[in-house]
Amino acid sequence: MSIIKPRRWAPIGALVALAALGAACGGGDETKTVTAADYAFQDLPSEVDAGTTLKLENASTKELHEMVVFRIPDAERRSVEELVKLPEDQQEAIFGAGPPAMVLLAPPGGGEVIKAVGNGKLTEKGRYAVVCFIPVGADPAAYLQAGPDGPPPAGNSPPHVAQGMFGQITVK
Ligand SMILES: [Cu+2]
Repeated sequence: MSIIKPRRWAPIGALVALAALGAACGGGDETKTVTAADYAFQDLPSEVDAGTTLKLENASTKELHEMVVFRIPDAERRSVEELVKLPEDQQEAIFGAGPPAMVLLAPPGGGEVIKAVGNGKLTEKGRYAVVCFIPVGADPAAYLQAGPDGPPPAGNSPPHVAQGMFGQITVK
C-alpha cells in the first residue's frame, strides 16, 4: 500500500493560483463538511460544483485522520475501490503524477484541522479519489509534529485506506 507523505508535495503556491482562477470563473462556492470516522469518510458528497470547498471534521476520539484528494486522470475509468487496491507502483503512477488537490489533517477529539496542501477548494472538473493514508493506531501528536524526514514509520500497521477509508467525488 502506498505510503505517500503530505510533505513531499510542496507547490502550494500553484494550487492557490488555481483556486483564484476557479473563483474568477464563477461556479459554486458552497462548503460541504466531510466527517472522518474509524475507518470511513461519512457525508462525502458524490457530486459537487466546481468551486465547492470541503471541510473535514474528525468524529474519532483516538485516531488522526486525513483527507487526501487526488484528481483522477480523465482516461482512467476504473473505480476508486479498484485503484486503491492496485500495487504501490501502479498507484503512484496514477496518483503521484502531480500534487494532490488537497490534504487536510484532522486530529482526534475535535482539534484544529491542518491544511497541509490546498485550501479545501475543488476548482477543476473531473473525478477525484478521497483517501486517508494514516496508519492504524498512529500516535496523532508524533505524526503531526514530524519533521522533514516525514512521519514515524508505520511498522506493520495498515493505512486507513486498507480498512475502507476511501471515496470518490465528481466535480462538475
Ligand atoms: Cu483515517
